[in-house]
Amino acid sequence: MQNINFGSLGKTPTIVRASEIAVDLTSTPLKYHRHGWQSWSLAAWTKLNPMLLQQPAIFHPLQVDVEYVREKNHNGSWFGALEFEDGNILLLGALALGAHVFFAGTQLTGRFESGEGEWFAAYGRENAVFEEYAQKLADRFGRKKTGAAPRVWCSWYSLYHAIDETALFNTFEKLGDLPFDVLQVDDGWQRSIGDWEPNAKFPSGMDALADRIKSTGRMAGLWLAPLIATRSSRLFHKHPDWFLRDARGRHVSAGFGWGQQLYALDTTQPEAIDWLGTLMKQVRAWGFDYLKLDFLYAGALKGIRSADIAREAAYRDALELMRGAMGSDAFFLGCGTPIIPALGLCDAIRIGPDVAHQWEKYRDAVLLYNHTTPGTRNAIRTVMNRLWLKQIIQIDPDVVYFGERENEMTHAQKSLLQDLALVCQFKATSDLPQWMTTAELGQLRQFLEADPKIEQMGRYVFQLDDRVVDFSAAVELPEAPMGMVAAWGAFLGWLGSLPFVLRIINRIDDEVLRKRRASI
Ligand code: 9PG
Repeated sequence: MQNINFGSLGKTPTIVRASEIAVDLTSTPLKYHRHGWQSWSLAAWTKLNPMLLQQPAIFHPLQVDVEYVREKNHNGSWFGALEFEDGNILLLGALALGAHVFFAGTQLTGRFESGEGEWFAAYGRENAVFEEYAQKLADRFGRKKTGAAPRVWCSWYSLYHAIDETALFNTFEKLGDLPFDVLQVDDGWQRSIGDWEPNAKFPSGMDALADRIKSTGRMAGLWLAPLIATRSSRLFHKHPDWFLRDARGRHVSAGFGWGQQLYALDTTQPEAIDWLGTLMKQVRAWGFDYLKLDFLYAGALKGIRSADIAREAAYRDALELMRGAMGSDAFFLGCGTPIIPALGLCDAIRIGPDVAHQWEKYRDAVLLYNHTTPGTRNAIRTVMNRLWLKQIIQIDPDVVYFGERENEMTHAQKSLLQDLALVCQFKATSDLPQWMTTAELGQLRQFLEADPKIEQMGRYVFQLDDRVVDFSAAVELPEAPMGMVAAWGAFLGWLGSLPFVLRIINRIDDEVLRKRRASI
């Protein structure tokens, strides 16, 4: 274990090569910055009392880094930071993949999962320190275009998986001349998770879908989750040997979704590599130039791979392979992606959990202590703590809402989310024009055309032209549950990890969706 002298640290970073590193603290910090592994994982400044384990455990592979989820000390992926009484922060962060940082009372330590690499340590004003870290990361991993991203209409947050070509064609037409650059088809077009061909709801085929979008003068976008498959897919059935296994030979869980267990593609398996490259080329050949590749974390799970490569290195290789196959002219949005390995390869990355037409669910926030699940407050919180990435890559905070219909949020909550998108300079919505009033459509247009001057006033306070927007209240973490609430939460967490319960919940959700859909 190598040591860095805390007293010697300043704003100019200290760079040290080591497999393990420690900074011994000489004063007690006030807060710890916990950085979650992938897009949906929590990133937040937390108090120093212990953090509870989020529930249900069945979702851990798709919400956190399972390798560290049971760790008692505060910890985070690639870097950790501490805030001190003088208002300065100490940041210890890796400049290479496969690293984790731990905070244990008097020490901030870092460890590579295999081999060694460079560590960055600096002490100073928060923004200056994060800026230095971002620059160093970009020097190692590459830098992408920053600033305003393409403006996207995405099908997910209104129609969810209840899309079909008639509903989409109708929506594309009703979007008229609203200034969107991309119309993106989300989950619901595919035969199954693993079988990336159009299902019966898309009888005209994928070329026709892309053509229809392009005929409106916009770029065609498509969602797919190329690194996972469900057991019921043809892909998994035909090639069980392409999927990641643990040391005992069992398939590794990539979480639970679509009412089923998810499995992770071994992206080092030669035939799987060919398949992945062909898939990317196929999607481009259909005419889609904006690819939202989702559930990507599956490529970085721990397991026995065909080639003996460290998990995050294997993941970055997979991203490189997909990028190479899709071509440098495609727009690659990484979602559910481990953050640092995506730098330099994705054009944009989702940096927070999904939004939802609800602000927050008591069940998730308080009982299950889960800040990763879809919900607008969860999205705002984590995005606010990852804005430092904006100087090296485009950052996607997820969509915003304008419509009153089928939306439980207050006007203030929706505006806060819209302002978050303005701060990120990434604008997207799923609102259906057929559900919107003329006034709402006007607001949407104004939002898409806006380009306010952004100035940061405080950690979570921004000035947008002459308006001051304070996100602080949304970022607060709820108190850890105690007593009966904690007991009820633990029971719910257990219940929520039973596949048959999740299947029932799925069925109820489908019914709700069917009703929403019927009203278009
Ligand atoms: C399609 C969706 C949308 C969305 C993605 C992703 O942690 N979770 O339980 C969880 C569930 C769904 C999810 C993300 C996380 O959504 O982020 O934009 O494309 O898939 O199925």
